[in-house]
Amino acid sequence: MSEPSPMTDSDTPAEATGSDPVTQGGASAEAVGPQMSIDVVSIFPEYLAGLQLSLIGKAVDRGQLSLDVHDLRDFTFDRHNTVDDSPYGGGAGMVMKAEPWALALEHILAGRSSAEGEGPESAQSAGPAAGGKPTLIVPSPAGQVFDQRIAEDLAARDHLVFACGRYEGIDQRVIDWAGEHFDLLPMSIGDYVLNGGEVASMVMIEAVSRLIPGVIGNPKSLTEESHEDGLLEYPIYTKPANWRGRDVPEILLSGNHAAIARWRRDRRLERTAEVRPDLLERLDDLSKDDLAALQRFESERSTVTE
Ligand code: 6GU
Repeated sequence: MSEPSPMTDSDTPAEATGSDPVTQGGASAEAVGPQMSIDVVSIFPEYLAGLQLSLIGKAVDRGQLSLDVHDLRDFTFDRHNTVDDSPYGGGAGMVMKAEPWALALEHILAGRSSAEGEGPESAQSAGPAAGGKPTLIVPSPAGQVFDQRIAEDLAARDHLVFACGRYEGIDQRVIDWAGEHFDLLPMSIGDYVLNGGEVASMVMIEAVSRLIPGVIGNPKSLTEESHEDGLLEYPIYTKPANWRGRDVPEILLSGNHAAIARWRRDRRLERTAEVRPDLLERLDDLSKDDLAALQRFESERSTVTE
């Protein structure tokens, strides 16, 4: 019924070369199949085309990630491919009908059991959801707020399904029904309103897929960035050492790695204290040096504002 979109990775995984940095760290796509399957259901499948670009598209090409985008209208049978209707009880806007969603989600569930033994279920790296229910993420401003911790949780799962609602939302009964077949997660990406779940799904898919081993080229670059350990990033510089009269901080040219590491740590603490003090409050593993640096910034700031 729903034919695989152009994004479907029906190709066999590309032969990995020995020098490919992506295959280091035990992520051999050929041996275990995709490490994660992602399905997206939307009335605007073209919206998701951007995911084919860059690192995510390459991971799909390599067979590390399977990504299928389904058109909800393929699961309607009337002349106009109707997916919405007016709300019971009145009110503004339209509501997405239950049946197309149920058929689309059943289609995804059916594909899952037929792929058993060759899909992610057989992968040794399968996450906590392996063999259990797939995860259904329903983007909604009424959901729990997505963050790096949730991204890490989702990255360990083997099958994510994103249900992109439009209009005022989806008939609650099919959400309740889906809760019996999926691990159901209503997710918001922040306190503002979007027109539909497509962009929110892309945000979450990008945040999650880059955490899957082998999807991003350099695993080290994952560990030193904002939010990964609760601190914002330090400022970074490249050549020339003097640009339009502005010098690179001298310590970065010193070759003193310990001093550079301390300087960077201090900049992260300083930035976080300034921009996101709420993040600092959540940290319980700050060292003596960290606390001393924070005290210093605090007193510097109070002297500046006096
Ligand atoms: Cl996940 N969906 C929609 N439609 N609006 C949002 C959102 C999601 N997160 C914030 N606003």
